[in-house]
Amino acid sequence: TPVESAKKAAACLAVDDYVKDNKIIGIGSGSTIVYAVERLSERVQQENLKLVCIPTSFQARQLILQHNLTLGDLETNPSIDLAIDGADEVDNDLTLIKGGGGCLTQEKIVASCAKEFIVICDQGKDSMILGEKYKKGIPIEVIPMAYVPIRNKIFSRYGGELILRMGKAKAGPVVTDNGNFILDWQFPQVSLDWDHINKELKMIPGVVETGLFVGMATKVFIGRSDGTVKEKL
Ligand code: DER
Repeated sequence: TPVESAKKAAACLAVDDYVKDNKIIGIGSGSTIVYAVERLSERVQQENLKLVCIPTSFQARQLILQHNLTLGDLETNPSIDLAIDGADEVDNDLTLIKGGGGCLTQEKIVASCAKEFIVICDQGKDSMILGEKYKKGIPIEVIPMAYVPIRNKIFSRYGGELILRMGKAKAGPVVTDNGNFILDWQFPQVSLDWDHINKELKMIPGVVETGLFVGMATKVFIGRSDGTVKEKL
């Protein structure tokens, strides 16, 4: 489909431009990253590259193992050369919404340990301001026992709507790889000071992480359905 070819174009260009031998690579989560792992695996075979891949979720871990890539962790590799990951939306300041796949916490940790953080996505994620295209809200990972007071605090301070993310193939709320719940915060569509809001959200007791990645992306590759790729930096 056009979207899949757009994702693949962005993923392949990012891997071909940035991945070099003897690097520690953070592997993101979601569907776009699958194309990057496939391209990575191809290059490792063809060029006999020595890479260590750090996962950001159970899904990423499985991808690394299934593609016979070397699995690493932050305990042995706390400093990463390059993290590659998808996003749910990118604005013109390269602020990201992530967490559509529920993996935001380990993704942000791994991205924060990387010298360079490259984002790959299709043009459906490319916005002027956050909220233009991604309507499900900003994912916020919370400690399960606190989701109601946290929901009340965010609502009374900022408004919008906070929705506890429910499982589809599982009864009850989604439980993240870290054993937590996710509140999706549909915020009022105004261009807000995301750096300030992210910091305030993180201060609420029980909030583990937010899907606001502010000032973290080095570069964003936006794939288009004709196979061309736009760099947003
Ligand atoms: O959950 C996440 O943060 C994923 O990286 C998501 O933002 C991108 O997933 P996609 O590549 O399937 O759109």
